[in-house]
Amino acid sequence: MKADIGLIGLAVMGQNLVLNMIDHGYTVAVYNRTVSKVDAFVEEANRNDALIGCHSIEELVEALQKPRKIILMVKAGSPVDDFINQLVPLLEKGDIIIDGGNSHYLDTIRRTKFLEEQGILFVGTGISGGEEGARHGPAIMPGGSKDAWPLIKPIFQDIAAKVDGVPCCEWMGPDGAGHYVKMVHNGIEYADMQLISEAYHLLRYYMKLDVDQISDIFAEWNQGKLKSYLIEITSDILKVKDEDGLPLIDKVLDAAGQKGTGKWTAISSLELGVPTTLITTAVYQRFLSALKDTRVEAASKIKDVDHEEITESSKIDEDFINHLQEALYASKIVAYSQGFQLLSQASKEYNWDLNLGTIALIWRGGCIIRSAFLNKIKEVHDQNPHFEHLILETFFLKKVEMALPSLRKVVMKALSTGIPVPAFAAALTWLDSFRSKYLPANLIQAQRDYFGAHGFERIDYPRGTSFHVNWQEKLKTMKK
Ligand code: NBP
Repeated sequence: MKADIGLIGLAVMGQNLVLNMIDHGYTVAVYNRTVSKVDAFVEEANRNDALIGCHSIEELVEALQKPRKIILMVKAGSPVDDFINQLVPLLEKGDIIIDGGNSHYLDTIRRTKFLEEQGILFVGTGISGGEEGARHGPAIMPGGSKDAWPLIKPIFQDIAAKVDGVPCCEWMGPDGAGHYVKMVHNGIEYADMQLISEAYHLLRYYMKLDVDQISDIFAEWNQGKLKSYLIEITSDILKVKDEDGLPLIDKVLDAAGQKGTGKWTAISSLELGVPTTLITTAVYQRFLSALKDTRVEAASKIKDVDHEEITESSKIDEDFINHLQEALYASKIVAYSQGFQLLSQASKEYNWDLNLGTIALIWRGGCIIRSAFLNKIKEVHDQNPHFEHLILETFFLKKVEMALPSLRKVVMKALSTGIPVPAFAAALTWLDSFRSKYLPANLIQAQRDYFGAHGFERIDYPRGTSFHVNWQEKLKTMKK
């Protein structure tokens, strides 16, 4: 028996993807650096009819049908290059290596070029949805050597999540496109999570609701326009009690971790000049949260307005809760607008020809940011595939117009009570900047010209004409 596909890397993602492929009728050969994990997995899976455990790379390559398809599900970085270098001498032209980890898109661009030069096809694919997604249907974002797509498409679309019968897996584009799309997915995920956590913070510290009440509010929001996986799990999380019967959330240290994809999104946005302020703020806020000891010290030293200690179960102010829901919705639109603008700019920069509608479509299921909201993005894209900015399309424009006063109210309340809402504030200030006909950038241009002779454009001349003034001389002559 030869296997349909091979997989290297039997940690949580790899194991679950293998089981998912077996469930869909595929035979899989597996290998892992620590070989004992192969035997342990094969024994536990108990699927000898469809699972071939291999104790060396050579054995794995030998076990596969041609053209060979091998998924790497290992830690991103040098382990991926190490396995590629071990595989290359054993593979033939037309074989396919697929990197399913969270690799950096620039590494994927480099690896695609290197492998295509050897006649080997390379696919860098984002796989979202964590353990559960890998097991029962992730969102899959493949990109790289296009010739590989027809050969892997049936397996990938079979194992992917489905929404309305549509698989959450489509070809994204050349070289690093798939990993880039997954990276931006994660950047938006950071923003979504930060916004939800700020809403929780306001309900807890400004409204002084107890955790069960807040869980109910999230459950209710999950019935409406905010319906999403992240809102759903937030409600679940808040229901969980520790051994002593108190909310487990209160025992969790408030220092957020990260694995780097949010940071990469922020870096890319800076390089491409796309103001993804909300996403970037969410990344910074994780860094700030991690400074727990310093924050505790600062809390005792920098005194100003302060929300009082929690007093549980005060009455529910429905009005504020509605404003908060609207604020979350408006901010979510800003986060997705920024993310899609980044995708659009990267697509131009790297010649990927990304289809933003398809991206919205495949993010509807399987992945962490799956939500009802993505259907709307797809619809908007169908109506105008060349939209310049999501937020300027009629549907979202109307929604933002309606929700903006609520967002302003929520941010003002938070600022006046000292509750930090950096993501809500970033959404509001981005919106206020974006809809400003005039910004004080004229003064920045004048300052740059004053100290560096950088030149400036004038509003009373056509764009592109540069002027320079010796500001000090002009001042002197004016005084005469
Ligand atoms: P990990 O990211 O923890 O990687 C574990 C695997 O990498 C094991 O097979 C391990 O082999 C192998 N490995 C390591 Br660590 N260092 C190695 C090296 N120097 N040389 C060769 N192999 C090495 O596993 P994961 O959480 O299953 O994630 C796999 C990939 O999928 C990662 O890129 C991750 O970012 C991505 N991803 C993860 C999730 C998630 O929810 N966990 C979601 C989406 C994407 P060993 O057994 O011998 O140590």
